[in-house]
Amino acid sequence: MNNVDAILQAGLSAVAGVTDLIELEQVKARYLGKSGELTELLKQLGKLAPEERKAAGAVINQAKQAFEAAHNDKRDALNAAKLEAQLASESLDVTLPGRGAVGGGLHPVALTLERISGLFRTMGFEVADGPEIESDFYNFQALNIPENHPARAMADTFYVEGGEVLRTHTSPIQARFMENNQPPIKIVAPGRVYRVDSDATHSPMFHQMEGLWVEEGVSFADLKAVVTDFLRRFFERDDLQVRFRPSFFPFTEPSAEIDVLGERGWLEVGGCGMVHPNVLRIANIDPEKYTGFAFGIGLDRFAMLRYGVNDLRLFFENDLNFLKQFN
Ligand code: 2NM
Repeated sequence: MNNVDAILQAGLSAVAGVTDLIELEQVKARYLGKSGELTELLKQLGKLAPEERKAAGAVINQAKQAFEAAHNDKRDALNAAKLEAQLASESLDVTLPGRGAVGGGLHPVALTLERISGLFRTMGFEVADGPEIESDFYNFQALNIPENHPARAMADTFYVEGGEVLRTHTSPIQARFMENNQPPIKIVAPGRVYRVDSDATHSPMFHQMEGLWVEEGVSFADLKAVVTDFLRRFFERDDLQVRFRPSFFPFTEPSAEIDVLGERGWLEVGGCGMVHPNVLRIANIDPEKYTGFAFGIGLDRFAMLRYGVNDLRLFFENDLNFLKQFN
């Protein structure tokens, strides 16, 4: 019994010296485990004379309680320290500045569409739209495109079940608009169009913008003025040379291709013409009273020219490193 105090002092200093909970439990086992040092003392009580047992038992139990109290305090302190450390490591400084939002942006073709729509709005044109899945009537018949015209071939047109088509141009928007409105009509019709075609310069889906002005007295001179003015403003060159080269479309007569003079010579940028009398008649507009002009341009082509993009496919891959450049 003489060494109870020595064992307790050793135990207390062992408890004081531990730095984590695992170590603390090992120390506890050393003193209070099955064959711990204090436990062994209790086992030996039986060897004492009966009259000595009570006092010795009390001394050992006191030591045991003192050890347990020290152990519990240490355990609480280690738990508290562990919680503190966790709180410190997980704490958020809500006063730090935010990460900042990554700005999205419009697609270059959308930017081009907006820019061109804006230019035409300043010239008094309204923006019209219509369905991308069209009937044969609005995509072809109403535009004076005959039954046997090559544009109707399966090889060029996406046919949808039920005889409808993916519109091959935005002209059906204008055919619908003419049917529902009497002149003066002054609209641009931008949108997606579809053709069976795919290589470096053709995508099966691309973007067109067509313009239409129907009113009494509208002439080819008006067509040349509007288109030339638009092109000079789009390319930001007051002296841009524009050329109208005779051509053929079923829906216009006369018809012309539109060329601009660039650094590498004449470049075709669209087509145009005076709306064919048949097209006006089908839409219930009197071709004896009204005349109109129409034109069509490729928005993807205009976006390529404006931004110096040399491969059409870049517009449709949606590579963020490409698109970010237009923010
Ligand atoms: C072009 C070229 C020439 C055109 C014609 C019409 C409509 F509906 F009025 F008949 N819209 N667009 C037209 C005329 C389109 O694109 C190259």
